[in-house]
Amino acid sequence: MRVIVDSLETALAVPNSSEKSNTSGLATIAAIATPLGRGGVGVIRLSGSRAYDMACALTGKSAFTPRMASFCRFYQADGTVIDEGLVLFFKGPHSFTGEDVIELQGHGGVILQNQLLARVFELGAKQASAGEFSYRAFDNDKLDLVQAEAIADAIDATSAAAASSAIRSLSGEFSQKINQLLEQLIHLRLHVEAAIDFPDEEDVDFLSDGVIQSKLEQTQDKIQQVLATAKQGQLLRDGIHVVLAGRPNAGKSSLLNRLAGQERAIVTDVAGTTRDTLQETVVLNGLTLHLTDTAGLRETEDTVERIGIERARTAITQADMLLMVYDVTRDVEEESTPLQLAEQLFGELPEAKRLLIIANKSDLLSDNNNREESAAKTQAEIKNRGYQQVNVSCETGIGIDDLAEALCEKVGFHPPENSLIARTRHLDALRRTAGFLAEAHEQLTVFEAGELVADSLRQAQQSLGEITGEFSADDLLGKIFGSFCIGK
Ligand SMILES: Nc1nc2c(ncn2[C@@H]2O[C@H](COP(=O)(O)OP(=O)(O)OP(=O)(O)O)[C@@H](O)[C@H]2O)c(=O)[nH]1
Ligand SMILES: [Mg+2]
Repeated sequence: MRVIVDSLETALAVPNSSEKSNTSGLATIAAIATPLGRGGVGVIRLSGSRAYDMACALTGKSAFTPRMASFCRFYQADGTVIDEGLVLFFKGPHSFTGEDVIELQGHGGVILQNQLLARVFELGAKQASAGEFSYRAFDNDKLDLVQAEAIADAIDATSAAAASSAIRSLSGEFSQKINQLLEQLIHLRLHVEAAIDFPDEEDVDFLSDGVIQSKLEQTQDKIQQVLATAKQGQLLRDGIHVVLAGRPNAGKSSLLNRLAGQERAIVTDVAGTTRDTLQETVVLNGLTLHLTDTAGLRETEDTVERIGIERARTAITQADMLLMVYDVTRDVEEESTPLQLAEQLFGELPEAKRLLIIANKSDLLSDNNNREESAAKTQAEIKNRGYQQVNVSCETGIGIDDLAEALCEKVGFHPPENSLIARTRHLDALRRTAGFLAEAHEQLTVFEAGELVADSLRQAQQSLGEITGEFSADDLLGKIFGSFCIGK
């Protein structure tokens, strides 16, 4: 069996569809790596085979020691000084990109940095495009795709939890999980291929003896675990789009302000105060919410308000989560319920997982026992139908913590301590992998069709390999690296 497995190992070695190019023949690239503006230090980064010579020409020095900072002056071609600062030299392959890398640390002024960059271009460097440094690192096997994406995610993180998860992914924790799964899958494929190719060998596991089935089921369990981690990671990274909608004067803008912790939107007692949609990003219990406040929904002759309401309707259709805010003292009349109000406002009752009902102005209830009683009844009815209502007061802040909790619960956000950042792309690939494994399971247990099991497993391996970039179409790489910032 060992001999068979060894010979198959070579046969099953994953071909790399995006054959990595060797970057040694590429142009030397340069870009400003720090945000352009006023700052103590600004860094220009160069990568490529001519980076070292360019640093020598720029500074008049004849040599730099790798990983040692050298204080230098940076000169124009005519000998005038542009700036002074440090030169750091990282000799390839021991550098971020795997090529020779030079970092010029000058002063962080817009003019100085641009002059320095222009001089580097004059010496022959080419402007780096977005993500080109990371792409070269990927191409030279310094990083896999998950790690390269984690760099961009760490830079773009909107919460502390998202940033630390991205750094964990960058260190390779997520890639390791995927690679373990890949190994498990390759092992499984070996057994299946062996069972197909050598059916008469005495010591070969046959398709029907239960060993393959149990290995397959273990792999399926593992995929589900990784998928659960990745789902949390994707929520951490992307957050959710939440739209505040309801009748005029319900307190939508007051809620936005309460959640944002500042007077972001105009609040007045005039119905129809908010006209245009207004966006604000807040982090609540670690979950990033991209909030949109909208114009109150009602029939109106006012042209401006009508356009605002159209925009509100567009936002409503695009929302991951709708917070229907209503005024407990007014919006729901006798004999009607918040769910009926939702139906009226949105044309149909949104799915329970997309709707959270916010009963606002609950501070006005406490002095009226009848109203309190009917509010409790309403609450029970909503729950019976699988929906959820949170009572809040944007005036006093009562219930806002419950709202945060209910939202996290609704989207299933409960990241583990050591969460890992993930993208929709990763979730898609994991789901496809799980789908192919389910297919393989059916072929094995229902049809005992070895060839088809093998084919489904091959496809499962291929989709899983897309995550770290083992399999990746060039257009996908272009899309991923193109979204990075210049200088990364
Ligand atoms: N007592 C009380 N008043 C509130 C509460 N929330 C909002 N209000 C008041 O209700 C009025 C309307 O609030 P807004 O936040 O402007 O309501 P809106 O839903 O954004 O209204 P439009 O922009 O017109 O659609 C203001 O006078 C607020 O001060 C609350 O919880 N309790
Ligand atoms: Mg408003």
